[in-house]
Amino acid sequence: MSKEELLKKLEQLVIEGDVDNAPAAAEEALDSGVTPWECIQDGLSKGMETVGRLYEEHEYFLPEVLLSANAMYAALDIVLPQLKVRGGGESPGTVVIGVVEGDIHDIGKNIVKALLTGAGYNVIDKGRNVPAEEFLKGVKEEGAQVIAMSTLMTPTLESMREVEDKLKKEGLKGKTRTIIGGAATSQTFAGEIGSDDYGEDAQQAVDKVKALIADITAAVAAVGERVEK
Ligand code: B12
Repeated sequence: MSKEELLKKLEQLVIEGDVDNAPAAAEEALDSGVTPWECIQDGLSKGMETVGRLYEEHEYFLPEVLLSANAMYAALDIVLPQLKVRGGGESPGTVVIGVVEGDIHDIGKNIVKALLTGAGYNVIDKGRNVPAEEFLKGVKEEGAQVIAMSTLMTPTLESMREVEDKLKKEGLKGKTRTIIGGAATSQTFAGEIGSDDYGEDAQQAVDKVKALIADITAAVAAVGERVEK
């Protein structure tokens, strides 16, 4: 089968919610040289986009969407561990990640987590439906430099604002950086709530977290210099 056919097969298995055959198709694609990221982005996620459209058009209902999500997860179980670990040695930083309070959509968050882990970051995963305090605990108790928040739903955008407000109130904004993502979010919304950045997909998440950590390291060093003087 050609690369295009293998990717099309993954896409189709997600649309059909075929939990039984998705893992074997993922293995077949990887064995044929399709990269893990291509499997995710050009196969599985495309299938999920179609599922979203079918749901909006009332052709699919929640049970079908759930089956598709399970098929996607079954394939991701094979694909995610194959994402290459870049670098190695000392961890480049600590990130606390979660889906904000009120939202349970966690497929995208888990892909972001896998890529960050693959890039060597120490990732503290708070799961889904995460209250603001839990994100803050990641900073206060576990030393995270970056908070990464995900949401796919419009009503739960407010939970992101709550995290930002709490960070400001507790004087933690200077010590940490935040990044948001997920279909309901945007660069504009990030600016509106005072988040430091927005990422469109998991690869952007890795690049932008790297920049945020460099930024915070420079800011901490500048404060240190001022104190010494
Ligand atoms: C699968 C799915 C479900 C599954 C979720 C399974 C799971 N474990 O996640 C189930 C069936 C459980 C579900 C339930 C519901 N769903 Co639903 N669901 C979807 C669907 C079809 C696909 C989402 C998905 O997984 N996409 C694939 C992943 C890979 O994409 P992604 O999450 O966007 O992630 C990528 C990027 O966004 C980015 N990213 C993600 N997070 C982050 C974080 C950071 C920091 C960064 C930088 C980047 C980043 O990187 C990822 C990978 O590259 C969407 C439709 C759609 N078009 O999105 C609806 C959708 C999100 N659901 C919706 C709704 C309304 C619901 C329900 C409320 C329905 C109901 N009446 O009960 C419930 C949710 C209950 C709750 N409280 O959360 C609506 C939300 C509408 C809105 N704007 O508010 C959508 C948009 C469907 C629609 N058009 O109406 N759903």
